[in-house]
Amino acid sequence: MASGTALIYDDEMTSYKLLWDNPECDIEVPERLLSSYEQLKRYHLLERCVHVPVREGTEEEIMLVHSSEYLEVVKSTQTMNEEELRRVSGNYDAVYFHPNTYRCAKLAVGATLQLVDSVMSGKVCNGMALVRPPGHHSQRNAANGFCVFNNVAIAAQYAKRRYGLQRILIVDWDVHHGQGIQYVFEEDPSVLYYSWHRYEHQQFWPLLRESDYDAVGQGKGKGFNLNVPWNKVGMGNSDYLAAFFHVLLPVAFEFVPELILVSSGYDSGIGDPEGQMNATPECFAHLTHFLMQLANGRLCAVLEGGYHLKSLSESVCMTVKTLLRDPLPQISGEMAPCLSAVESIQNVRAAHKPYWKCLMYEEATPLHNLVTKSKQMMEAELIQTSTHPTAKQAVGKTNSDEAIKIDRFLESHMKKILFPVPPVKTSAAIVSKADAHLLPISVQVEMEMNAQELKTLVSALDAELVKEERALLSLQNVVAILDKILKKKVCNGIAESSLASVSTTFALKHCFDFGLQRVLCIVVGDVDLELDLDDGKILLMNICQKQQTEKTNSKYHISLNWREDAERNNFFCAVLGFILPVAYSYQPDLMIIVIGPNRSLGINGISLLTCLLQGLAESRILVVIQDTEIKVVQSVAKTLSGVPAPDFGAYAPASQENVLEIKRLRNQLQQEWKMLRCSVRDWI
Ligand code: X5A
Ligand code: ZN
Repeated sequence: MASGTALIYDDEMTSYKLLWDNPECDIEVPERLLSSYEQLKRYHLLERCVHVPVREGTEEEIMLVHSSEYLEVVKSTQTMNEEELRRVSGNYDAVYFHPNTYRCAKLAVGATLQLVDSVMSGKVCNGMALVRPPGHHSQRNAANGFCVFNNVAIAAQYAKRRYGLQRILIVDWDVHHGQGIQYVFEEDPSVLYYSWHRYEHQQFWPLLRESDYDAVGQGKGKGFNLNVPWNKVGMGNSDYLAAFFHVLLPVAFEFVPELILVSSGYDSGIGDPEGQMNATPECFAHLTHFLMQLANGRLCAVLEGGYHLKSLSESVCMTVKTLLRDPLPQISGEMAPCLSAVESIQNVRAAHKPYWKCLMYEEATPLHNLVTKSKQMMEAELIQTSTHPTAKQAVGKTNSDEAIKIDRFLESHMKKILFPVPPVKTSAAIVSKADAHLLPISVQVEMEMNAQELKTLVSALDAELVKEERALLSLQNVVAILDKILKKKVCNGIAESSLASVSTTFALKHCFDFGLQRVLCIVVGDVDLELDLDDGKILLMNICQKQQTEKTNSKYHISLNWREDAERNNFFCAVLGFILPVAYSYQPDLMIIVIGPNRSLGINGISLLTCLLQGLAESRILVVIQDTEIKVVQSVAKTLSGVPAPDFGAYAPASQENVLEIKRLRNQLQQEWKMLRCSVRDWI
């Protein structure tokens, strides 16, 4: 299993620039690469990456996507004077050529292919290529939107040819629609293209009808083109996450990609003059983290846009840091997608209902008439319900004052969210020390806490408990690990306990005594916790087989009942459509996952759930396991120490009954947990 992160960069790609006055193109500057690279150095991320040299893409490789006529045109710009360069540039939309453009464009292609080779050969697990010029707008016969050769589209064709891949996922989180990529793969079911983009009902560049949600692909490729058009500016962390939970991730887990290419543009981040969006740098850490759970972690991020230098470089760093498997910073801002975002999400889901089993039970109504019919009404509602700091209206080009304000904001924001990572990530305490050698070597195996220390701690919090020998014994492991997590000596840990309910209840007390505000507690199997759930300090989610009749779900106590045979089918629907949105809405400081008997979730399910939750609470997770099945401990230990989630096997669709149950829960609780929203119909 490959580990390691590649970084591909060469400063030769800074050797071209705009030579004349052109306000549309003057934001695409060499400093974009330089400042990103410098920031990687400052954060000491660069030295942790595997450096792979760039090369030129060959003509043959470029012609995987482009025509030879177009290649010749680009080639001819090498020897042109300024007047000729201006003339050729004028033949395309939002493009400038420089005598070095051709050379750099070949390096950008080659850098991208070097990255694909590094990942596919197993030299590294993932990586990033910092390239100029960007690629996603360029087309078979045309440069477009600063793009000359379509780096990512070429990479996908190359990976199919060279490695025989059958399913590649392209995630384009740049704020512009990568129409060039869409055109190349429109009829190709082996490449799933996902893009969100500023659209504003076709009023935003590139002003194309085919950027809307109803462009789903053509012919055999129907269903393999996913467009999420943003019809307002000001979209932020919660809107992006909602699009991931409710559109991209369910489809991607069903698609089961073998490789992920990210058209990694950061003009969708805060402060960008083009995008006018609000996502903060750590949002890109979370997006990256989710994608790392697919395709066995094989992910190649390739730079596209990003024009606010500080925002760009911080976001690049958050991406690389996440690829390196550092714990993620908590995502900031209120977790509630805005009405306009939810409307777009609902539209894409409806448009893709015929093609994806995960969307099979969606309401079929296409929404375009809703958009026009009641736009005013929704706008009024939006003003009432919007929790976003910035009004969602176009504000025109960001002036330099505004840009400097964002610089200052980012400076202090990054200081707030970045935290030192403990040298040992995972700690484990297991009942049978003889099993210790079965855990990954990166996991530190603990001795339980010494008896006197434990007694002092327990008696301070629970005078009765300290008298019970058996209870006390079951606590030893749990308290020893929890203590390390709370003191930030380790990031996460696993403890076996003979009485999970007793030790978890005590662990929670210990957490609040320590000063934590919110603990998310997920119980898999039958473990009864006697907890007071009114004050919101604990959010308890039960995944169990038995129907809990007397308990109806409430804000802080949610039961998901599913039978064992329904595990695989239910998993993605419940986890992506419910558990994660609720967890992100809650924003816990710590998570406790309790694994008891009579589980309806298998080892792979438990591991993948643990993987997906690691974006929360700075990855602080305590797993309490009540049985000695070493396989479970082993698998969870692997997950916690950063091994990509195990293969889930072929996709099985959820039954209608299960989907409707999740939907009902979503409707019941979306007022409280706003990340659940994926339809404006249920907007309350
Ligand atoms: C790669 C990229 C944007 C072109 C904008 C033209 N291109 N108005 O972000
Ligand atoms: Zn862009």
